[in-house]
Amino acid sequence: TKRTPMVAGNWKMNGSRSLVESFTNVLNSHTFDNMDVVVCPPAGFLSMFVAQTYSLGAQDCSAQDNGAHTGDNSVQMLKELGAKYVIVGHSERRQDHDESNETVARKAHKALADGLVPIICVGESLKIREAGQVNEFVGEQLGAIFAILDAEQVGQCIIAYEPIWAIGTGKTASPEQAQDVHAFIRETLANYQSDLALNTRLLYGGSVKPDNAAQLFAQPDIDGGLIGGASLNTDDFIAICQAAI
Ligand code: G2H
Repeated sequence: TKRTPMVAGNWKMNGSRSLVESFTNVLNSHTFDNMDVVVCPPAGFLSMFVAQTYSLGAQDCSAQDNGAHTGDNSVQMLKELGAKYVIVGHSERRQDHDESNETVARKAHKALADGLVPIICVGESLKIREAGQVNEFVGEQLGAIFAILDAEQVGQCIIAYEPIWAIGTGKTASPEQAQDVHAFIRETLANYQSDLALNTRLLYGGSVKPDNAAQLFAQPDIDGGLIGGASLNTDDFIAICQAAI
């Protein structure tokens, strides 16, 4: 089985109407064959895009239905704005908004229930890595997902491994370091259900740039990337997409 490569751009809290317009123009003039390209802007920008050759994703969703949850966006709303995907459990949300493993799992569950594909982020801090506890830590993050999602539901998710120490720091995990954890994630999926290992797409995230993308994406268990800083520049983003094919 060959998994379809994916490159997803996470704009984080960046962008403007004019950046949306330039992305719309430049990306729609490219065709991305045999891969999925996703742009995840702040939710308020979603409906300003005209996405023809790529898809849109949100950066977070509520685990609740519509209702009295000031400031949150429901999965239904994000869908109406044009999203097909939603990032859940990004380390910045885990840090800034105290999102627990269980909250992240509930968001993924809600996304699937209401029709968005979750891109679930996992990954360790430098302290955890230096203590030699990467697999235990990532294993726990995955375990919380498995506690709420059955194997069929997990099979519809995309998992992004983002070592926190490599996020926005310019310190990329080496292709070997990234591959090791991706292989561990695939093995953990296999233990949950054997088919999951073969079919689930695993993305690497953390300072992916045009000049390191190809080496990372060439690793056997890395199916693409989740791109932050370099997703804000059309040339860089397209170069990274091309490295995934
Ligand atoms: C990791 C990544 C995208 P950056 O957070 O999610 O950001 O590429 O800027 O490290």
